[in-house]
Amino acid sequence: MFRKILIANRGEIAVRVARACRDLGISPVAIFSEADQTALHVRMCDEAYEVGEAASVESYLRIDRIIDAARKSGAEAIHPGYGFLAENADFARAVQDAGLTFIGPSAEAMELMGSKTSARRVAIEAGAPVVPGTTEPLTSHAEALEIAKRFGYPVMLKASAGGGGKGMRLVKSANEMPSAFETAQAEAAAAFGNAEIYLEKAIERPRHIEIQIFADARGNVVHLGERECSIQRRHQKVIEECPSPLNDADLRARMGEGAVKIARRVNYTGAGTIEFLVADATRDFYFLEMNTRLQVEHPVTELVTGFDLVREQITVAAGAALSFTQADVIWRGHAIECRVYAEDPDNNFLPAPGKINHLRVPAGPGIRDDGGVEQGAEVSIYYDPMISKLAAWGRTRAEAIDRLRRALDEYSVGGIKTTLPFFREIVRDAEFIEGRLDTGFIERFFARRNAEREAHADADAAARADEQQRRDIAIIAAALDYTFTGERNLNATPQHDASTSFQQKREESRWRMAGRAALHNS
Ligand code: MV4
Repeated sequence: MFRKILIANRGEIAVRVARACRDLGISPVAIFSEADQTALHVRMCDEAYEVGEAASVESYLRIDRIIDAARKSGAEAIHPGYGFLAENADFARAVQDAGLTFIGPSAEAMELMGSKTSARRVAIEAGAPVVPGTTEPLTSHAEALEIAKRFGYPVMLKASAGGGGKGMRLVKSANEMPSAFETAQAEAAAAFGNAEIYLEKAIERPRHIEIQIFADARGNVVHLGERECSIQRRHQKVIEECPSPLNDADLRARMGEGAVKIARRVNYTGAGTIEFLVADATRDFYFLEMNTRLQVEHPVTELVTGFDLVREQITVAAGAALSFTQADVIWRGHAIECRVYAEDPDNNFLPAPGKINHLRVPAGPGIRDDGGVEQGAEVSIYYDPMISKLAAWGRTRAEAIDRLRRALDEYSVGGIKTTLPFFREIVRDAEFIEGRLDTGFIERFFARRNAEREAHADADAAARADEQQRRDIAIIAAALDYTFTGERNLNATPQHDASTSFQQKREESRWRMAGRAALHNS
């Protein structure tokens, strides 16, 4: 087993990996940028090495400096976390060339699954269902038109080097093709330095359901079931759950089998995720892409299966066999995770950096919070502004939602805007509670919410008009009262008991009302 592991990341995932290291008696080593000198992940580790300026290209993406830090520390392995260099085959190779262990798959497996067209070829060869489409790059819009005619519209143009929705174009009919082809190519070139695009039949309003797989270097490959990730905003996951409300044991077994076949085909090792698009009505599923890393949403799988995926990544990378077989994987209960961000949900989810001057993290039955910040910390503009991943487990989905709702209400962050209020609404949303999740969920949620807010605004305006009318009537009544009875009251003999002074106050207040009435009429 390793004695020291360098964690080539920051924030909550660096903290998560450091915890797994501690469990295994391994000493965690941090890297940090100039902006992260006092960050939580640094203080959770035994040693820390500065790797450059705040901008990640100058620090967390500097392969040379990271390997240098690993050498200096005497770490035997590097855990990349997710994001940054986690799916960079050049990094995996450089780590290996430095005589260190990369905690993840081989550079070759990463490359095969990194290109979308190459990954589609792998999946087809493995015998897994793939979205109908091409595996060779398109050469002209004329060729795209011909192929689209075969599959039928709508189709999608995608960048071979892409992923996560960048450089993607929906084409609804032939007349849209020429301009869509040009734009998709230009976008692909600009975003990835590679203009190669290919075509897929569009699956309408699909679910995004992914399978967690795990493989050791001895030929054992298992799947840990699915995660439902359909709730996304601008291709960013917002809420993830395990299991999917759509899946039953049969669909899980079939998707799992497909995922395992794909992983075997590339001699995959470690943790990986196979993404599928699922047609809600038919439950047909299609391979979409593979993520060759530990994913943000791995806690929901851990809560339901009971395995520690990071611990398993480390032991497998050290050459051990998987600690469990497929038969040992038992799914118990339901888990849901919210990605809590320093973003303003009332202002188009604009990043809301700043100092966290108060932080109370929820706890209690079934609650797990994977955080990367603490009270007093600064959420900087340089990195992903995630504060934590809040996950709830329950015996049933309903119980998980009850606990998540309670935890979201308990969660308190002061000093910066967060997405907590947005999640508090979602966990009370009827469609969410019913599990009607597909990739159109967020759009429908906002449409419903805005309609509701408008209805509320109308009701408020009506109530205000009503209140104004009642005031006007009161003023008129007071003015009339003063006009007809005021003189008599003023001429009344003063008496010095309590009731008289009350009477005098009333007179004064009538004077004031008369004055207000005059003002009101002017
Ligand atoms: C699709 C699709 C429909 N048909 N491909 C979006 C991000 C990238 N991972 C793939 N994406 C999609 N690919 C075909 N052939 C619909 C989407 C899609 C989507 C997928 C998953 C989660 C949210 C989404 C939101 C819009 C579009």
